Amino acid sequence: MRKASINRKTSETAISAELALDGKGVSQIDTGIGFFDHMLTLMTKHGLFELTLRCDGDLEVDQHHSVEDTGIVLGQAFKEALGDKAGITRYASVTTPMDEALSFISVDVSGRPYLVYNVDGLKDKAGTFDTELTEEFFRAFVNHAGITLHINLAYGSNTHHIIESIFKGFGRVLDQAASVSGRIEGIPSTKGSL
Ligand SMILES: [Mn+2]
Repeated sequence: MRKASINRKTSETAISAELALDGKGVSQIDTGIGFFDHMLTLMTKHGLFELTLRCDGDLEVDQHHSVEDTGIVLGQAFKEALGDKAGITRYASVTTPMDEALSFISVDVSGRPYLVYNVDGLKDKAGTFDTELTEEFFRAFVNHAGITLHINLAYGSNTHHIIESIFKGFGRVLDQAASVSGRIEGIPSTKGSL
């Protein structure tokens, strides 16, 4: 089983996470931000991961540190769980509808961090969640996982649906890219490393 445990503590957040890539979508998540918990639960479910995550953050300031640092920890966990990346599919693209919203997400488990994030039209809040932190979460994840990630919203009007489409798609695309194909031998790069 490909998995990783990360504990990270700063003056702003204390986070513990256990991530398994080859799971059944089961999660236990508590960040203190209800909508964010909902999104990470969906990501885990549709990525068929297993995730136990707790974040005790400085929510009396705002949600920024909690969301960004959770992205850092999950990115670190994903990278560590993948190991040397031997046999993985590496590339994946998914289209995910959520009622009237539709997102396109593509990933390359490249070893190089790069985020493209084209999502417009979000209201400021979903529940208590500051929706501008969605981009911060993905940037933190990308930088610490070492992946190239393109998130493009095609259309959508409801903020909850738009972000839900993105988190479901993110789980799906990571699952596909991390999947091991019996036809791929070794590291899937002509350079021999990722
Ligand atoms: Mn929902």
